[in-house]
Amino acid sequence: MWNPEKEKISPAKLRAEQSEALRKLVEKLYTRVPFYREKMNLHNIKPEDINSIDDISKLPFTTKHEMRDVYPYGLLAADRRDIVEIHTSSGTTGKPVVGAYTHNDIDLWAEGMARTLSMAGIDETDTIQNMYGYGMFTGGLGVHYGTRLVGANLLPASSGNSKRQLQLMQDFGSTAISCTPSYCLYLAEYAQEQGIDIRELGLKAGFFGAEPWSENMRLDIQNKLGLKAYDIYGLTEIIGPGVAAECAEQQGLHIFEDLFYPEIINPDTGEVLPDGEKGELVITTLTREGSPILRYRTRDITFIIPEPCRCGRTLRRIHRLFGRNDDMLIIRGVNVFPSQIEEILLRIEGVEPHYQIVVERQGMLDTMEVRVEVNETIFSDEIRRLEFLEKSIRDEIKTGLGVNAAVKLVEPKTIARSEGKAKRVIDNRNITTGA
Ligand code: DLL
Repeated sequence: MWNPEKEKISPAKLRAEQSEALRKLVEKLYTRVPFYREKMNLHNIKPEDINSIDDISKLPFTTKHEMRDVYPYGLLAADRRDIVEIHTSSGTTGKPVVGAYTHNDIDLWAEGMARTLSMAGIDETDTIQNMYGYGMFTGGLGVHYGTRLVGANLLPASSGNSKRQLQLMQDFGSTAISCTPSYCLYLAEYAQEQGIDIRELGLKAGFFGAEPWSENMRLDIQNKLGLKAYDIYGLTEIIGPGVAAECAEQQGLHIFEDLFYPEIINPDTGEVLPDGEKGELVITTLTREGSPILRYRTRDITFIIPEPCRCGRTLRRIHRLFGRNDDMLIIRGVNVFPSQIEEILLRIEGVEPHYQIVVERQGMLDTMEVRVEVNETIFSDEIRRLEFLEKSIRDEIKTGLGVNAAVKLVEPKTIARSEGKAKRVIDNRNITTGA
């Protein structure tokens, strides 16, 4: 355990620390950040109203929308001279969101990532090949700082160039990798094409996140790469990766709640939900200096697991992310996350873990087509067998999720591969979600 004092903290001590941190945070935001002062004034809240962590629900939420409105420096709570690094989200759906880091924030980030890596038993004897993109994206540098703190050998490979990735793995004897789960599967496929048995390379752990993935995808990855696949979670607005991560039990992600205070809310009403109930994850950065954020609505859907974990850590766990509110499809009134479709697809023999969901609007109704690759043997099979397989997938989706989907089996390697986050949904409906 990287930091047993914090990872096994008693609930009473945790609450005391969180309360103290929240008081200081609110005070600071009120005095230093006009955006928060105005918001609090609008809600009739003064710093003196916040005495313990339980008072957090009195405070207003912060949304992605608002963050964009004050781009680029509107949420800065530290002096510009104290900022040492800036990251932004990709901004594919609008202005990017900004995270500004002081030296202490970088240390905080490294701490979150060191805990993450240590959960998988990584230490100085390991070699981590970091295949998350370096740059404005937080994946590359987040893993980078954590690896340095832990003291493992670091290969800052960044994303892409699969041939070189495999070469590095072979030459330096990487024992762990980090990348998106979708890229990891592509790499496994590429290794196979090159006649390299990736299972033989001695990898023992992989740190996968930045996009939703299912339990069946985990099993597939573990099987194809011969490593243990850990789910890691984080987001630019909060710090990057290093917000929550799985331990060796692989039963949910411990959220580092001494640093990032989690709440689950009903996304429609904003009501705070008890542990065990599914809703939108809201996070407050308790100790950040550069761009702290109050009750940030992540749009990520999960629940807090009420039971303690067998590993002995007391930090609570969140369930593997179901997906983002914005990615949730509503097909004829039924809510469906792409990860639920994935879970079903990967149960079916002969189906490859490469798929896309195309959503169209016909009149007032949404329709969904699932395009999925099948392996060579199946693809060259008789039409009748392919039709049978299509029908079984359709039936499984109908039984499992209660929606009708058209299913189209496609040739191996025809769905675009990604070096970063995979694009699972092609939405042709032209609806703006306001995200
Ligand atoms: O993706 C940070 C990160 C890098 C996390 C590397 C893990 C590993 P953003 O680009 O700001 O930051 O995207 C954040 O990605 O709100 C989730 O919707 C999604 N996401 C991140 N991790 C997971 C995960 C990075 N383990 C957004 N499972 C988040 C599901 C995830 N979704």
